[in-house]
Amino acid sequence: CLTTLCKKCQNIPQCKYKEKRVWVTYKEGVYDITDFIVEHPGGEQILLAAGSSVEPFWMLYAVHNNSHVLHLLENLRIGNLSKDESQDLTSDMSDPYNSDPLRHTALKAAAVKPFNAETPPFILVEQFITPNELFYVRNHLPVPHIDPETFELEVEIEGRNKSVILTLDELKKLPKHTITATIMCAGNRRSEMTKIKAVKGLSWGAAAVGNATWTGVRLRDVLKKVGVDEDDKSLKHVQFEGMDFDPTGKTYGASIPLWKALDKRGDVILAYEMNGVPIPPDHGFPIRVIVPGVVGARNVKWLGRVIVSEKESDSHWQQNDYKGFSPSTDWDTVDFTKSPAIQELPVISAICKPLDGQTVQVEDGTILVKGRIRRSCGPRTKLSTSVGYAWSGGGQKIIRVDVTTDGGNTWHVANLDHQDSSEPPQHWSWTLWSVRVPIKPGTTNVEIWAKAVDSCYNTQPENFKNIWNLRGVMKTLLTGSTMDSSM
Ligand code: HEM
Ligand code: MTE
Ligand code: MO
Repeated sequence: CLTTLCKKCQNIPQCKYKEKRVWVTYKEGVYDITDFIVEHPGGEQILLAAGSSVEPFWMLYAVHNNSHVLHLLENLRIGNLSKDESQDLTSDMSDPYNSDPLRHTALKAAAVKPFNAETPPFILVEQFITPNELFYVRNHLPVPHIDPETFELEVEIEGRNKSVILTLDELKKLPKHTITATIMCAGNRRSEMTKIKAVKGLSWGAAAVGNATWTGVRLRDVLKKVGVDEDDKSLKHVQFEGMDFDPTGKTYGASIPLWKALDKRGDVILAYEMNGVPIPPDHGFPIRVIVPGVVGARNVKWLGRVIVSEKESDSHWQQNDYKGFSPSTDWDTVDFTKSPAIQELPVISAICKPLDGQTVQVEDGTILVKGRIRRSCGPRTKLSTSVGYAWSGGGQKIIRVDVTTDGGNTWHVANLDHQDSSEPPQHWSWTLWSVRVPIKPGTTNVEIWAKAVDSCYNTQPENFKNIWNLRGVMKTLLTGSTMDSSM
């Protein structure tokens, strides 16, 4: 029936969908999605498929490749296409991900189209610098192919008639600047938060993070070239546009406050090298902005345009994603205009060895250090080592990591094994740590918690319950890792 109104529309007089029903197809099925539009987690984008097949869009957003989505869809079925019709609708769809780069098989994929994958955790804490091939990848769209010979970066001040265009060679002629910085996705450790209560998003483990050296030019120098006046208080944000785009031509985008870009100590760079080689295709070739201390989402890859503006980026990822909310806010009550976009991330730590549920051999007189068993001539206490990383946003440094195996009654101060010497608020890299924790003889099950403290003396909350948020961002609690030790 084309006249029934959905429950939500009856309460919203201005709802624009109440006039007519909207249908889509999937394989041979026809589905009335009218009532579902307002509930769709991906928002009004669903209307792109109105009157046609959802399949080309689902190739882009592989989040739909699960039984939950198909089950949902089944409830909306109103009929079927004849065989000929269904062929017409699906025949000439080419997969936009066909030309994505080849990836290292060790990367653990949370989704394939778009490609999202993390480093195996035990490898992550092996090295202070994460190798390019194993660095986590978080793409929202297909990887764009950019010819470095014809590449041009557009930089402009909105509404001021001021702009410059820079080729890759021109950019490389500006003073070179190298920083070592950790990039972390706001969704890092989402799978642990999900255990408390379901959240929406990719199920990341604890390895959607990595540390690399980045070489490029200071954004500050480029902004000066275009004539940005540091004292012009009306300019507040720098917007970035990637060259990856969705089926409507919309590009990935984000913005940061202008002060961060202009501050010499902000170290924001337009990077063309990652760990000493040209930035790999998955990480933004040929140019990517590195905004150290700030959430991964603002570190725009495949950078094509930089716009200095009075306003933040109006992209989906700046406005309707990557924001935090109260644990009691749900998808019915959430109002994305009420929370600021995440920039600097709070302090975090994670235990990567042993992993949750992993069985560890603790032998008399032997110590497990960084995955290797070493003979010890020391006291005959049973010891084991857990190894992890800790990091804080805003250029803060990790000053301490405390570890407990008895629910917080006694704490062991971890050894900060790898940490660079830069001072806060310019300490952009993570800290790798380890600790030897005594295990009482006869213990078979141990829960290990770690909490990091940063140079502002901020520390991590004790459980997920109190920081739970519907999008599953910023999981900064004490890291719990259960270890079975067989003796
Ligand atoms: C997410 C259902 C069509 C774009 C989702 C999710 C569901 C869903 C259940 C959440 C999945 C999860 O987080 O596990 C549907 C159904 C559709 C449909 C039943 C058709 C009847 C579309 C179309 C587009 C689209 C046509 C794009 C043109 C998205 C995006 C997300 C999403 C971008 C991710 C949002 C996020 O980042 O959380 N959809 N969808 N969807 N959908 Fe759809
Ligand atoms: N830039 C573009 N153009 N497109 C994207 O999808 N993803 C962002 C950010 N920059 C993204 C992007 C997100 S959410 C993160 S966490 C980081 O890139 C991931 O960087 P990496 O893939 O190099 O690890
Ligand atoms: Mo991210």
